[in-house]
Amino acid sequence: MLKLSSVKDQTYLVFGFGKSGQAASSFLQANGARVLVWDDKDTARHLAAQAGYALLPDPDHLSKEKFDGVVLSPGIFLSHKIVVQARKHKIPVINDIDFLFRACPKATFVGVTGTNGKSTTTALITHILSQSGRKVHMGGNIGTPALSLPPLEEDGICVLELSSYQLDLLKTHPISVAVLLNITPDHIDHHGSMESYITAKKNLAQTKTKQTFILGTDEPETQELKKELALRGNLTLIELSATHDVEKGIRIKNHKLYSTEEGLKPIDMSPCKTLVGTHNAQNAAAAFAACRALGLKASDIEKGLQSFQGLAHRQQLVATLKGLRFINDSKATNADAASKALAAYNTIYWIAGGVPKEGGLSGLEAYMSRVVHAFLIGQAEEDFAAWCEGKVSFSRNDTLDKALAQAARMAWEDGKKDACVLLSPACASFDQYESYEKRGEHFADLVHALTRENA
Ligand code: UMA
Repeated sequence: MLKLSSVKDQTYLVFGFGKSGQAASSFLQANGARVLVWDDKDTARHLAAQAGYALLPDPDHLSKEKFDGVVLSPGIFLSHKIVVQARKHKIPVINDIDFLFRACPKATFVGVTGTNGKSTTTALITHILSQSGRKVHMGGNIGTPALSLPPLEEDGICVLELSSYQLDLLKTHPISVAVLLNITPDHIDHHGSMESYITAKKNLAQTKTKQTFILGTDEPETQELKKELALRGNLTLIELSATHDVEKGIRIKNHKLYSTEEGLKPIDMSPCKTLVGTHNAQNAAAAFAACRALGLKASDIEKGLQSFQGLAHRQQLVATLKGLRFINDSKATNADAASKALAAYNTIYWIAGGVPKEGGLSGLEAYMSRVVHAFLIGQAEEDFAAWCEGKVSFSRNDTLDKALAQAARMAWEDGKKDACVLLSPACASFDQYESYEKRGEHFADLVHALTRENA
């Protein structure tokens, strides 16, 4: 458990009793603070009471209690009445990441954000560092709440995936290596506007100490940001681009990484089997730059890029069977996310469907020339069938097991080179599964069963 003596005898409201709120409550309690909990859901409040926490008696009148801070879960809007009251009464609204920084004053922090690719990049940096013998921990938005991490000493590195929700509350912080991969519109409902979303992302540069800031500059928003960051004296700016040459940084071209650093050879991404596609080359470039900033040798980083196993449910290669690749991209719960996988492969037997998002498959038209056949499942079947009409050959398969069996059979019969069966649903999973993870695990189980049948 992380230690922080300064919270002893203080009183905190932990607002939100999900993953991060539960970790924050036990951290604060273990460090001698008085903890009150609030969650808008009855079930979560019940869970908190069962765990022995006092509940906030009156969420409409926060001022009745004397709080040293409100610890906010990332998913809660800043316009929530409790947050508004806290600010009105000058109670600091903070998050778990801030406590982590205070509890590990000697550790080195790497912060990774961006609209897309942040989980892969976070995991990749962690993998390369650990392969090179560094003491490293990974947490934040990727899944392990900041306050569930073990204590870190001066030789420890902590790689944090930071969502815009988490960055929104960050003040001056000690992140010495920052990565901002890209910015495209996302989570606008939470932040209120694109401008506020960008402002949250910009908090990554709010450091008084020296910082290496690694910035993808392929969008107008990040190009603007580059101009702003270039004026900051304490920042070393490293640029990544797949579209234009860079003065200082890494150019991604023909699936190779060209660093402007003197004496470095280009890195060929072809042996990096789990980092397929231009977006993954950008993630690799970011990881390369971050690990160089932390003093790793280029050859060690290259080895780490090649041995990375990929993240579960994100274009994860489950198996190759009789020359056919089976790829689990269950995390792609909307069309934009699915477009990344569809852009990365050429001969695709595509499994799509579930609970459709607004807009359905629109935006994916350009990728249909890569799809041999679409196998539709779940609630979206009818809508997606109408969309596929005239664009791509398709069939309605109802469930994943039927779709996978049909896809494998067709692909093997066709015998096309370099083919893959890709689960990239462009839909939420809730009509047939508890979560996208369960859907991905089911896909992997079915592939393993197929492997056994064909052994
Ligand atoms: N709640 C309220 N009132 C509200 C909103 C929520 O009381 O108005 C309560 C809910 O009832 C629930 C709790 O808050 O009990 C949930 O809090 P939360 O949504 O912040 O989620 P956590 O379980 O604490 O998980 C959070 C991150 N979730 C979000 O940012 C939405 C997890 O990222 C993260 O892994 C975890 O902390 C550990 O750090 C997930 C995510 O979806 C993966 N992130 C978004 C994304 O990647 O797009 C940003």
